[in-house]
Amino acid sequence: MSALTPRPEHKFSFGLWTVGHRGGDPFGAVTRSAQDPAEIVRRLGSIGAWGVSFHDDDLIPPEATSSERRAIVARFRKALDESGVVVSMATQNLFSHPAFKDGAFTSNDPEVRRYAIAKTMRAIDLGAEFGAPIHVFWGGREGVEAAAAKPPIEALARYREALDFLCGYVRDKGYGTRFALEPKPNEPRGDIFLPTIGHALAFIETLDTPEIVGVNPEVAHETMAGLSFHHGVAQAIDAGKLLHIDLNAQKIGRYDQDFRFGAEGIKDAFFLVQLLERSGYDGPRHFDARPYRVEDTSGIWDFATGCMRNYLALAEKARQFDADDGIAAALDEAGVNDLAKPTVGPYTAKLAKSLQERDFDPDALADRGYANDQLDQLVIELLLGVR
Ligand code: DIG
Ligand code: MN
Ligand code: MN
Repeated sequence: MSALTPRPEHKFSFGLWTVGHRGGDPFGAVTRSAQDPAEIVRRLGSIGAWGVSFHDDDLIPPEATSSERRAIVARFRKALDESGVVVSMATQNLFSHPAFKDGAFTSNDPEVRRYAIAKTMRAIDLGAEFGAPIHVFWGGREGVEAAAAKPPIEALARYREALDFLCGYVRDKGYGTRFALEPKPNEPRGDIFLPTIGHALAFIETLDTPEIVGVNPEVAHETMAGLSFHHGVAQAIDAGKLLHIDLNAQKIGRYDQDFRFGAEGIKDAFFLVQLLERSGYDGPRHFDARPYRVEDTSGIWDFATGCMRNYLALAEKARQFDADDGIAAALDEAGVNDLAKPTVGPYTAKLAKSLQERDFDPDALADRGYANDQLDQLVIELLLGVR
């Protein structure tokens, strides 16, 4: 079995809406037939995936009767049991129905806000029914185009009120579910609230129970904002708030492309995988991506396998990076090992006094080089497979 063969212990997971994406976009109709959720689960299990995730509406059509709901749940559970695939995350669709056109938790209409909370409680129940430990909140419609129509402080207050209420619901039901907020800067709204990992991390600290809330960063979304994705993920890890991650690929300056993981930005993807593997992150390696619109239903599985193979290939490169003596020497020359050492340690008046009395020579400090081109060239050669 090759190092690139996906296995359940790799914890790869896909949303039903990813491999089930029918290829429709704002400018064109669907290009693929609908996929049966139970069949998706079986197929994911057959290619070595560990988990599956869903929006409420992906699994249970909003118009389903309670008996239809029971039948769908039973069929889905049978497929999970037979394939060994687990439900790694659940979420809700608060962005497709026109009722949410002005937002869900932040709609100006309080009745829409109440409906959004009620719909989300049902989605949390559905996730809990399948043992999903994480519930994601992507506020795709929580934003605005006409600034005057959505005073931001009041909008954030309504967002906080909804999340605090839903945290109360999870506690009251004893589910143990944790929430992961998913930032995105724009699209479909002109500006979306909680646009980046940093905004989300700060907002979490204003909630009543921040301890059960973290983030679900997505590669494409931070890239759309022009930010370093792995730096944002590092800050989430540093804060103990990386509960989930949406892996895909994105060219900067484009709409949300949600390409196959590794399809773009291979160097950035390498540093992300290196960070995740080194950090001991033990959550799902979840793909929120979609096959190219030109793919037919067989191409869907090239897409899914490619996501996992690219992750495994980059994890292997990270192992080679750590074992490469030339890179180790270059890291030392760049001072990377010195960055890991404390600068002064905890404050004492004695230490402050001695620092102030030190006679630093900034010109001498400016003399040294940090050999970064040499180091980066070694990374490029590693990734190009010429080392
Ligand atoms: C889009 O990036 C969002 C929705 O697909 C979903 O709510 C969430 C799940 O990871 N990501
Ligand atoms: Mn996206
Ligand atoms: Mn996502």
